[in-house]
Amino acid sequence: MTFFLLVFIYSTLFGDEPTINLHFILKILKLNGNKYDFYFTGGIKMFNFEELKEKVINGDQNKVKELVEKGLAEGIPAKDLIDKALIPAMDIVGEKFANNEFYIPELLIAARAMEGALTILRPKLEEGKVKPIAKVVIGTVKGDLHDIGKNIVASMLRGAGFEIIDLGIDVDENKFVEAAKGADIVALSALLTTTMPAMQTTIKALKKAKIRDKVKVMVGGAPLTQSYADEIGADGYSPDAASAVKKARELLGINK
Ligand code: B12
Repeated sequence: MTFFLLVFIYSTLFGDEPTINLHFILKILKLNGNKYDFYFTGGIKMFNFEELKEKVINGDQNKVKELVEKGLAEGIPAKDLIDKALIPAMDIVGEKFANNEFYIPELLIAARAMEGALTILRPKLEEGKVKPIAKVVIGTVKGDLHDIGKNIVASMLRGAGFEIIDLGIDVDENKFVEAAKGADIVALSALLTTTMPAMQTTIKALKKAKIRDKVKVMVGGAPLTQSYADEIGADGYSPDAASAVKKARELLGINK
C-alpha cells in the first residue's frame, strides 16, 4: 500500500533574535499496516535586514514595500523591521546628507520609501488597541516638518491603548494649548536644533494658559537629551518609540 501523509505540522519558532527564523516540518508517514515513520525536515530562513536598509537608503519604494511584506510574512515583528532596518537606514541617510553625499532630493526619496514601509507596518504597531487609557496630544513643533519618528511614537502609543490626537507638523504653541485642554499628556517632537526652543515656548504657553499642572509634557526627537528636557521643564524624555510608551505610562502612574 502506498503511503499517505497523516500529519503535516509547520511551526515557526522564534528565539530572542528573530533575524534567524528556524522552521521545522514534522512529517509522519504511514507505511504498511501499523508501521509509522517520522521525519523532521528543518531549515533556517534568514531575513535580510541589510537589503531592506539599503533599499530605503536608495529610496527604492517598491522593493522596500516588497521586502517589508516578505518580512511580515516570515513572522518578523513590525517593530524589528523598523528598529533593525528602517531607522538605521534613515541614520545613514542623515550621515550622507551631513557629508554632502546626499542632497534634499535623496533625503525626500528615502523618506518616501520609509513612509511606504510605515504605511504597511503602522497597523501592526496599533494592533491590540483597547479602550483608551489616557489621551495624548502629539505634534512636531513650530518650524519643523519632520514627522516620521513622531508618527511611529503615535502608532506605538495608540497600540498601547492611548487615545491620540495628532496635530501634525509645524504646530505652534497656541494649537498645542488648545488641544491640551482635557488631555493627559502633551508629546512634543523636534528634529532640528533650531526648532528645539519651540518646545520651551510651548511649555511656557501651557503655563500661561494655566494648564501646565494638568498635563504631563513629554519630549523627544533625535537632537534631544534628558538634560535638555530637564532644562526646559518637561516631565519626561524618551529616545525612541518603545521607551516613549513606557515613559507615558510612568508619567501617569499606569503600572501595566
Ligand atoms: C527624513 C529627513 C528629512 C525629511 C523629513 C520627511 C518627514 N516626513 O519627516 C525632509 C526631506 C523633509 C527633511 C528636511 C530637512 N531636514 Co531632515 N532629516 C531627515 C533624516 C534623514 C531622517 C529623520 C527621520 O525620519 N529619522 C527616522 C525616525 C524614526 O527617527 P526620529 O525622527 O529621530 O524619531 C525617533 C526618536 O527621535 C523618537 N522621537 C521622535 N519624536 C518623538 C517625540 C516624543 C514625544 C518622544 C518621546 C520620542 C520621539 O522616537 C522616534 C522613533 O524611535 C534626518 C537624519 C536623522 N538621522 O535623523 C535629517 C535631519 C534631521 N534633517 C536635517 C536638516 C538640516 C533638514 C533641513 C533643514 C534640510 C534643508 N536644508 O532644507 C530640512 C528642514 C525642514 C524643516 N523645516 O523641518 C538635519 C538636522 C540637523 C540639526 N541638528 O538640526 C538632519 C539631522 C540631517 C543631518 N545629519 O544633517 N529632512
